Amino acid sequence: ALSFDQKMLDRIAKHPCYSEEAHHHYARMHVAVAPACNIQCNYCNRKYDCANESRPGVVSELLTPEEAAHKALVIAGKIPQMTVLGIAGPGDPLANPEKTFRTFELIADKAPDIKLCLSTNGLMLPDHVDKIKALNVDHVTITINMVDPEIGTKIYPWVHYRRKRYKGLEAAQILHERQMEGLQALREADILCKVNSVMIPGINDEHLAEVDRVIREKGAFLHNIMPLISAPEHGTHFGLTGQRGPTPKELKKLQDECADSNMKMMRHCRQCRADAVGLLGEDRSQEFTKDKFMKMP
Ligand code: CLF
Ligand code: SF4
Repeated sequence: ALSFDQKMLDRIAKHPCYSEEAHHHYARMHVAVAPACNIQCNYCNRKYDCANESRPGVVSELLTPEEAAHKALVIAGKIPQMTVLGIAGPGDPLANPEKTFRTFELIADKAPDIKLCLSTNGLMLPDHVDKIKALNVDHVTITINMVDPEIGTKIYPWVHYRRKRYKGLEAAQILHERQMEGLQALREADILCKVNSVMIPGINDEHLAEVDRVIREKGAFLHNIMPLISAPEHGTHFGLTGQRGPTPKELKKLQDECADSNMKMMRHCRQCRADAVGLLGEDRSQEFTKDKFMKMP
């Protein structure tokens, strides 16, 4: 019988984000089907892709689920190393559940070998874990930037939850509770969970070791600490207030501090766009713009 670890390795062996080794050989594609978002992050400008799993300042081409499924099948036929289909924006996939799940259904139906992957801010995750499991989505990323709502107030000005807008501490508390509940539900459903954290100097940099400890204890498989990218021209709150991102040295120091545990630390993230195509670090999205892929058989 395979050991637990071997089984786990098999589950991630062809996922370029979950396995550092795999990212040299296997590719992922994103389809941008999810425009709406239900929270505001201070490092995000809604004109651009969701900055929880994207390089800020990039605009992706929005697709319908049918267009996205066509695109995915075309690309899977052309790029043999294509193993993963991810939905990561341009807003929050679970703020657009019909579009997100319809896209997964269409692709799973025609290309069952493609692994499905989802990235979310976590606010609506507890409501959808059963559906995620039923669709055989084995990889879910939650962006968790704090486990202390006081710190959350400096990152999230508001959340929109069950038809109501919350601000300040209450907003951060709701988001925190929902993220923890979602993480727990993923563990119970045996779905692999990666946590993304955006490192924001002076705001959550000293707190992320605690985030790492808590998410590890709650069963996250992988932690990806990403640097805040903040430029005034991106028009985000942090960009306009002069909030800087960490230096590469500061980022590495924090990753090293968190890495002395069993949980793996992701260090090869490339902060992809919501319509990225190819190996990590390679951007072939322009080969598969809508005007091009719609004409491909
Ligand atoms: Fe995409 Fe994200 Fe899935 Fe990967 S990206 S939804 S887990 S298939 Fe990967 Fe890109 Fe980093 Fe994301 S390198 S931004 S971690
Ligand atoms: Fe922007 Fe993503 Fe945050 Fe929504 S969850 S505000 S799209 S970074």
